[in-house]
Amino acid sequence: MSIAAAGLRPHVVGQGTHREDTVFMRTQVAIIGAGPAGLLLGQLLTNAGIDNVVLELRSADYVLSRVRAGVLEEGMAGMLDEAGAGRRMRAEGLPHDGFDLAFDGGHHRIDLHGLSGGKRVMVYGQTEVTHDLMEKRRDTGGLSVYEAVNVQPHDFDGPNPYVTYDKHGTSHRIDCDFVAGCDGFHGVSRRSVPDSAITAYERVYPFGWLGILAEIPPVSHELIYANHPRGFALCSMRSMTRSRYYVQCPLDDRVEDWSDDRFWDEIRRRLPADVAERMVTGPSFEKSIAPLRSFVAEPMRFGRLFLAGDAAHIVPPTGAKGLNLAASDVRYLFDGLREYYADGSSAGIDDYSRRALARVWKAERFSWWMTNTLHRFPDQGAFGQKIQEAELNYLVSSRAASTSLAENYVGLPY
Ligand code: RFL
Ligand code: PHB
Repeated sequence: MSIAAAGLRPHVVGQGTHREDTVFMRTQVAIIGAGPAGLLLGQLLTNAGIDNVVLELRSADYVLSRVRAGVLEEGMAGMLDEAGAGRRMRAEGLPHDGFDLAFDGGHHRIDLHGLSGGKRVMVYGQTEVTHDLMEKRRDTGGLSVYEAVNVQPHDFDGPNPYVTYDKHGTSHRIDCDFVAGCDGFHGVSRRSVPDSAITAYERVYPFGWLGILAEIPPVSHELIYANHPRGFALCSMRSMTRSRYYVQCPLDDRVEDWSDDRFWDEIRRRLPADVAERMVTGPSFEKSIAPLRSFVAEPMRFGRLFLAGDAAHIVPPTGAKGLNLAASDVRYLFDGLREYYADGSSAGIDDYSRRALARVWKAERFSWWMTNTLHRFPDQGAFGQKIQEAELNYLVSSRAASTSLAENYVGLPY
């Protein structure tokens, strides 16, 4: 049912009231999850004068301790500016004009800037993005409830949705116009939708990424993505003194199996000799293993519940698209909500799922393709390795193929 058909006007925001053992309050948009999707949406809504509350299962410190993405498309960077949280990113982030593809003992630069008509990406950690958005939210008086347990959206298929949660032993209920499910892949929002209303598409890859952070200068001023018979490797960074490196590893490996020495030996073996020789090593201060998965849930809207970011879709990190897709979802959702509150039109929110999914699937394809081209698969054999190297040779020698790679990597238009 469309919002117009439901004939609903935005709720007036009131003070919390107590009834029996439940604290009641009202807002316009209840946002579940304080990751980048939830915080970015919340800030854009706040800036537009649309009341919202963010409910997060974890503590703020826990959210800030998760090391994840590092590459922002221009669209995402622009949205941070629009949210009023882009100042530090512009001062401290590292604009990148290209990256290297390494294979068969050599490496080849992809000129992102030249091939994409002047675009570039920004290397700036997700932790910093989250920190800047949290700070902005605090400065602008936005309400975030951390350590909110048993968060549950209700009645989103009708005109009067609400969200319940518990905090410090007290039950809370937030009545709202809309619920934004920004609670990641394992969140409650998608799971609250009946199975019959949702279709999931999924591919699980037979390997993971072991990632480390170390206080050492990056081996190159640009990222290096490496295909090697021993497995994929990636040299990334957070600053010119902090490196973020990854190696493909078996899914059943444990972080304890990987001493720093073992990690440095392995990544050096997977890189061209000249790169390996100049790599500076040192003690890691973060080490974790992430599984790789492609996943899309369709649709992304269920009445007055909208899914955004990892709650609706996952990409393997090879194309650096996860965080950027969360941002494009927020772009479409925010524009739809603003239109609804400013003009009373539900056209934008009615079209949200279609618009978001059209972009999501293109990024899913790109991330799947980059993953297939760069990783070692258990059954690929010597023939599969040769085919990958032929594909990579074609990529770096054909302007058309390099242009397609660059266009996708810097981010397709919103
Ligand atoms: P998040 O960041 O998972 O945030 C969801 C939030 O919801 C909370 N939550 C709940 N809150 C209340 N009630 C519940 N029941 C809840 N359940 C969960 C969670 O605690 C959390 O705070 O999702 P969001 O906001 O959609 O953001 C998505 C991005 O975090 C993700 O796509 C990226 O990190 C993916 N990713 C990368 N993306 C890029 O664009 N570029 C990259 O370079 C890149 N590198 C990566 C990555 C992800 C990685 N890992 C660890 C999977 C590298 C890695 C290794
Ligand atoms: C990172 O810096 O964490 C990073 C960079 C590029 C990727 C994935 C992760 O494709």
